[in-house]
Amino acid sequence: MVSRRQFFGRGAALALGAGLVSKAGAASLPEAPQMDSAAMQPPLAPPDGRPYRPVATLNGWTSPWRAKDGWKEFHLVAEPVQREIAPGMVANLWGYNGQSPGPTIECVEGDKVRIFVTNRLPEHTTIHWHGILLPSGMDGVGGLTQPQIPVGKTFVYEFEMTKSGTFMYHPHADEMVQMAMGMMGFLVVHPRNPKAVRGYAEVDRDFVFLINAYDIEPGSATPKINTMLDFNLWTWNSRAFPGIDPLVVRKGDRVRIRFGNLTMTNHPIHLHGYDFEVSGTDGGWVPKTARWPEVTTDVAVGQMRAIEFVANAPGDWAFHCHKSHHTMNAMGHDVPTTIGVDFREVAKRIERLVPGYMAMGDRGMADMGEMEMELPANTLPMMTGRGPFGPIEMGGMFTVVKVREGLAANDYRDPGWYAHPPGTVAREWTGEPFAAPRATGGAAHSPPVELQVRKPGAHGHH
Ligand SMILES: [Cu+2]
Repeated sequence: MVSRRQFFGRGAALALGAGLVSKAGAASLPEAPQMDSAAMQPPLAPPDGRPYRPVATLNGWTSPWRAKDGWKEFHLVAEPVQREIAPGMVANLWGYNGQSPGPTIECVEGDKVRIFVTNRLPEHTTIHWHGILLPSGMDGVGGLTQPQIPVGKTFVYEFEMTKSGTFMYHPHADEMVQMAMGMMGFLVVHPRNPKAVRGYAEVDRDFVFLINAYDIEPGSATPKINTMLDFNLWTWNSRAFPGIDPLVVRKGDRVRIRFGNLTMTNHPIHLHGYDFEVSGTDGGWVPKTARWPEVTTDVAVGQMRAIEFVANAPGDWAFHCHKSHHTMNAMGHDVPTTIGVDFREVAKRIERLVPGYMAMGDRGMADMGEMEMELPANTLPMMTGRGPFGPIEMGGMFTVVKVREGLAANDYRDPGWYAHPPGTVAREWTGEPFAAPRATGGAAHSPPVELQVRKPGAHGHH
């Protein structure tokens, strides 16, 4: 929960209501709330009587704010943080207020927002408010629209939220380093008058996360910031499966999931069990007439997408990036493909020299999900996570949308695995057997391929 310099705890904010000003903050800076846990915190109900459905930040939290003279005041502290990527691995990142990503900022269209940014990094920084329409001098581009915030200093950003939507914040100073180190956060602006906003629909659950990636050598904890493409940890909100929260949904709920991409490559985000529509981007809400159904939507670098569906099918539905290397953790690279190689004899010989030697990869890589290999300290197995039927063989950008009947409106707790109705699970055929010897693989055994090419025009038309 909120710790160290406690601003006002969620409970206190709810109990005391609008306009609460902490003692220390009354005359000066609002205190900066801190989070020391990577567990998802309950959505922060608006304390000021302008109701909206607060978003649920996967493995994250929403920053409380203070009302002062008609402004909403937030305080972000840019600083080195420790982030648990998944149980078994902690990374040294940079972030805000104790975590990477920083806290989600939520406000309402028309709000005047004042954001204090204190720099506790070892180098200067800025914050750019991605997608927000604001005065040029508030845009946060170091050198272009403001001097960078020096180490130890606090800058103030002030602007009005002129439209609702899905946005993010990140540095525009030494970006390659600062984003590779995890500096980013989500920013949601709720409509003031939802019915008047074209393309906007109210939902029952509204999830948010940022797509990020790190290159952290197994056994170490700090990202290699010069990596351009070959990252080895593919994360959502700086978490890798099985560390990513499930998206828990009540059957019948209208659901929105919003995500933004701050990696160096695109991510085709795929949901099982449903078709959905892209209902918004960081440019605004998409009118109904401009949408089409999808089950995968690609989110390019620097883009955000909001997708919506009605959760009418109960179950445990996989939700993941469709690039198969992005659903793996570290060690997924520099491993030769050995499918079809018969290791048995050579493994026996190596075993004599190296007790416990394991050959792998000769029948595909699925064994990795179950293999008990010794790992360097502070890294994650390549594919991991156990389901009710065995190893899930996934890592990285993978989690589960869990749709259940009869949950309470605000219940985001993991309900466990889905209890499938009898007769609805794929099962072994127990009728007449069909001989299916395991494939031996290997091109050497295949008959030569005869190519028959019919050139256009050679035989006229059919
Ligand atoms: Cu991906």
